Amino acid sequence: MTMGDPVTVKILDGTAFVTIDNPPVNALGHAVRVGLLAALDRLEAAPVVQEIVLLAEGRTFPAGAEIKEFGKKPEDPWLPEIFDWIEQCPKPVIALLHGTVLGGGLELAMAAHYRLADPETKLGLPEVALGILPGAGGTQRAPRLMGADAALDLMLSGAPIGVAEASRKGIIDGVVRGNLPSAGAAFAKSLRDRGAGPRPTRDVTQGFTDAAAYQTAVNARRAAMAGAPQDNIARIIDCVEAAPLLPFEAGMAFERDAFDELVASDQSKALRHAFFAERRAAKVPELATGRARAIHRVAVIGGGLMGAGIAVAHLDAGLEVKLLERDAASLQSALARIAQIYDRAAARGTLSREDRAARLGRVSGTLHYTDLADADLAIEAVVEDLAVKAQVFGRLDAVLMPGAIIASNTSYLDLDVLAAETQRPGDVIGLHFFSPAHVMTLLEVVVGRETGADAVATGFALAKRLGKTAVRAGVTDGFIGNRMLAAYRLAADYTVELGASPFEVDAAMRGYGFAMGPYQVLDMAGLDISWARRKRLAPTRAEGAHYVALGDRLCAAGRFGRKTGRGYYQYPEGSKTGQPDPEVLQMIAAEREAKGISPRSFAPAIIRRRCLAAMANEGMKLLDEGIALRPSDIDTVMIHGHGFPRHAGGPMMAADLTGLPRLHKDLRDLSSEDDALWSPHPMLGELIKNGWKFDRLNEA
Ligand code: 3H9
Repeated sequence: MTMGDPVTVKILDGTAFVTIDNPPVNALGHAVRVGLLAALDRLEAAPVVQEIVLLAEGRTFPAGAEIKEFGKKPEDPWLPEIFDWIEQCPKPVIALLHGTVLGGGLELAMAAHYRLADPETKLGLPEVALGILPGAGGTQRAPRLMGADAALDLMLSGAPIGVAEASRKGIIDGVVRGNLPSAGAAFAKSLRDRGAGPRPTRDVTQGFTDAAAYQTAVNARRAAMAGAPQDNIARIIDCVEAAPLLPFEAGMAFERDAFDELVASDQSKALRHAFFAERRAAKVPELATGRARAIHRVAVIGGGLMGAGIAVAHLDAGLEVKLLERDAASLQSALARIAQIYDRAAARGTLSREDRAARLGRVSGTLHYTDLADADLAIEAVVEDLAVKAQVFGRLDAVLMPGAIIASNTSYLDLDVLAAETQRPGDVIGLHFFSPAHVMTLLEVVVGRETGADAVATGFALAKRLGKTAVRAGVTDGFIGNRMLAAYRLAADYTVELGASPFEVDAAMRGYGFAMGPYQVLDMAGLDISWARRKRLAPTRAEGAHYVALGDRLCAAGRFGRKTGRGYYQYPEGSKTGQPDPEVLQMIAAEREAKGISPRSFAPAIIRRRCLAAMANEGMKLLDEGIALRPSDIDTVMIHGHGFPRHAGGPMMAADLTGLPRLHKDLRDLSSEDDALWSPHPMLGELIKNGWKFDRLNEA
């Protein structure tokens, strides 16, 4: 075989080594499948070969099927067929595992007769996150090896496990240190010496020994997952339930039908889109020339809720943090806030005492800018006030070394104005964390007019280190996430003004898959925050523009949300779940009366269409203005920053799935209510004319 073949074979002392080489993650794409089948065919017939060892080149044993092939016409040979062949091979087949053995990769391993793993191997069945199920025998083989409880754990959580747990669960036969192929050769030899033959997993029944316990585990999961928004969850449970009841072949057919149905579903399309969207977001033009600078020491300016969360995010990633506050009392409470976050994690049992101490050991506080001189990166998280931030920028610029990066965590303010306060506008960037910053997975990397490629590259590298998903955004009031949120809230407000209650709007959006509706989120964040923004933007509002004053009325009445016990909802005695408040309904009725609106009712589906149409329209504006590079970046921001249901793919993907002509019609119908929000962006007509979807712009 020539170099570059995705599957190569070497025979040594009667043992054949079949190596998969398909970077980056050895996904089991078509060429690999063809290569595998050809190799197995040949080796099965070759008299010199006594055992077959499967292994992979590079960083991992296959991390799954080739996801890009889903939704396309399936090309033979298909995985279940190959895995059948492996399992029924008359010669022992040994899988040598390393890296991330996921999905189809683990199913391949389970079809082999024996499994050995490197100590660092992670094994998992993450298909649940793609809206599908393990469709190459996983739902039938895993329960045979480990029983229903452990198999369902793997398949429903999607979380990988380490080798210790995998050994306990009976998925692997041994952990091997050192050179993996040598260990494989030695194992093959030991099988030969013992006269041990193939051990087809289909014939294994160790997971089925206690039929009653098996069914109890299935029933318990079914009850626990009832009402789950993803359709594949019930199908996974059904397949596992079927495993001991059906003959293996029939179980495989049952799994196949479920897989085919799920892979064609909108949910799976949306979840696959989300997977690729996250990875595509990291591909930005600046990375072609920019070099990420090394970051060891981080300065955080301002230790409020945001600053403390940002500090924790960096401490968690092993970085050193120096926190600057303006006076001793503020500094003390900032450090206490950080300690409290760790205390809570320790109390929950998610952080060990040693880790807590190590993280707190890396943070120090100061009142003096000169103490920040050795920082590689400074992130300001002071009050959202341009003058205050500008002053901080000037002072940071004066003390930081050349090459150190100055970042703002502003949610709305103009980064270019801040950059102009420094002598290093090329090293100024926006790092917009979402609250709570140590929990939320999104980081908007805001690129100003003069931001240099190195600074952008550093922002993306930092995000990776912090375990966050980074999305590039241009400078505008609210960047991507908060501009989208503003459109969403406006659509919600208009709907309330016309007759829906905030509680109905929230319920409709929860029904779509959001964990909280827009008014619950407002109550949680504090209504005063958006009130301040509206006041700031008031001078720029066009005269006669449609304006819903309800939020202002609530604030004027001292209803700032959860923290004041009253907002859109009431929160009796500090309760976290609000109850609808009749007083709010009265205020809304008064607003409607003042505007001469007679209320009408809105079905949940109509509420959702209004909100989704507004978001997609705003998304097009962001694309047109060059604030977002591509539709999928907007989806990623909404999923990671604002709780948009992942299984709906984000607002742009959701529009693709319902169809752009339908979006166009919705917008046209709504535009009479408020042109600025709803009038269809011209881009939409262009896309429709060409028969394209937003996804077309993702490829560009
Ligand atoms: C399955 O197996 C179905 C079967 O049950 C049934 C079949 C019948 N396919 O994440 P990274 C790409 S479903 C295609 O940045 P990391 C990824 O897009 C599958 N491409 O690296 C990226 O490309 P690019 C079940 C894949 O080190 C590059 O590899 N398996 C696949 O942070 C590097 O990825 C999964 O769901 C794939 N399967 O993380 C596992 N996997 O460079 C999904 C990766 O062009 N993958 N790529 O942007 C992962 O969780 C992570 O990629 C992994 C590495 C942990 C492996």
